[in-house]
Amino acid sequence: MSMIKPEVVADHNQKQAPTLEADYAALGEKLARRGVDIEQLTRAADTFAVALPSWGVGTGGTRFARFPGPGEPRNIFEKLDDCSVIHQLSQATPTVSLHIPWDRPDDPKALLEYAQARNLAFDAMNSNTFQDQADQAYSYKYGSLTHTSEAVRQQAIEHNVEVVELGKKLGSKALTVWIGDGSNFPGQQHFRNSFAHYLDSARAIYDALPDDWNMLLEHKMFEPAFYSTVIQDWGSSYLAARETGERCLSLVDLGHHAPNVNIEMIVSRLAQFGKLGGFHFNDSKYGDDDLDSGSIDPYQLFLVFNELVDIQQADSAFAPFYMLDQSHNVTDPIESLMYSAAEVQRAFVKALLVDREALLGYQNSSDPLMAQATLKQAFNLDVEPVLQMARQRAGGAIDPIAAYRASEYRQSVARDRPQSGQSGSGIV
Ligand code: LRH
Ligand code: MN
Repeated sequence: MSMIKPEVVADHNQKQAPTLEADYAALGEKLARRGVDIEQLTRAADTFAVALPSWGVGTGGTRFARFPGPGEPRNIFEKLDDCSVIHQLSQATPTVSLHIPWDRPDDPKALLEYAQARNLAFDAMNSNTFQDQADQAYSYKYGSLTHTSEAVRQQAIEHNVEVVELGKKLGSKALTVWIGDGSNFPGQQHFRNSFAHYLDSARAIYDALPDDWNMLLEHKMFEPAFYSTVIQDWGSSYLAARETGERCLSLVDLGHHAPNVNIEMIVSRLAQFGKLGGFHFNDSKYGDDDLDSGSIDPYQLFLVFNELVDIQQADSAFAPFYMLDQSHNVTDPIESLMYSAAEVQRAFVKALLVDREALLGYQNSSDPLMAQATLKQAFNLDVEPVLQMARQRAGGAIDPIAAYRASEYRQSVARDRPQSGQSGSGIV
């Protein structure tokens, strides 16, 4: 099932095709002079996939306010409709990552069938012990998996196990655990005791994991805690993953680091010790801004993929979970997610163009200028024709934003989905 009429996409592509053909041929010649086969590059581009955050198709907000847009999805089914539009046009987002309880279905089987009918599958599941639910016995105000009370920790462990059980019914293969546990004041939390509680809780969850699943630990420097966070950095995440189990790995959310931290080196370190399990792609200038991937620092995104491609060429089994994790406060979430998926795919394709043999030569001969220039030679190349051709050949849109706007999908869902009206605040 296609949410946008195939003829709308075909009509759009037909208009764009002559320009694409010309640009593709020109780029093909340029790449051939570098000994690169553009057809091989386009096939590689087509293999790239990044998961969509179910919570990303609704308008996001901040603690100050949220300004819902027209046609907000009101339930998981409408979220999947919007996700299927993104995949139909971008052909790069075949999976959706759910957040529980925000997306808890009454009938998991019906939800799975609904997704499959829209060419979607389910990616890593996200648990949530950073908010209190109405029917909850104990509050997570002072923590969840690391709370000083065993009863609270047990409640949080059981929630994660419930999320795994649901994920099994939906065909997911991973659980992402991000907790906001931490402190706002020096002295409020015992660092070693809270980390020990985390390790015990993580092991209890890990023991409930199917043998073919991964558990992904997501670190974050601050927020909602503003003095210390139990899993604050990659070091804490690595130690916890190592102590928890072989299939327990670290997940890197790009926005969860202090400004100017060298994230690509963290990626390299975690991979070198077999503990790099996944990514939440977004961009930021200050804090965990959750802005569109590549919108602030596309070179950093490229440098991250430069490390990932280098690792993949050394270990073909290396296959981390890729997901977008963004908050769309002022744009149409569908447009931002399509554009961001293309930006992440672009960084991957450019990283494939790095002449790694030459780079190693310049590194080994201590020639920093030519080493940097070798990276820039790949980054500075406009690979848009490759991304467009990969989309067109896969049945997507040459220009997803233009095709989406031509489809008037947003206007049609705005008619079908009467607004709840209240704006409120908060990320979702
Ligand atoms: C925490 C986070 C986490 C999600 C949440 C929506 O900041 O990145 O990955 O659970 O955003
Ligand atoms: Mn995240």
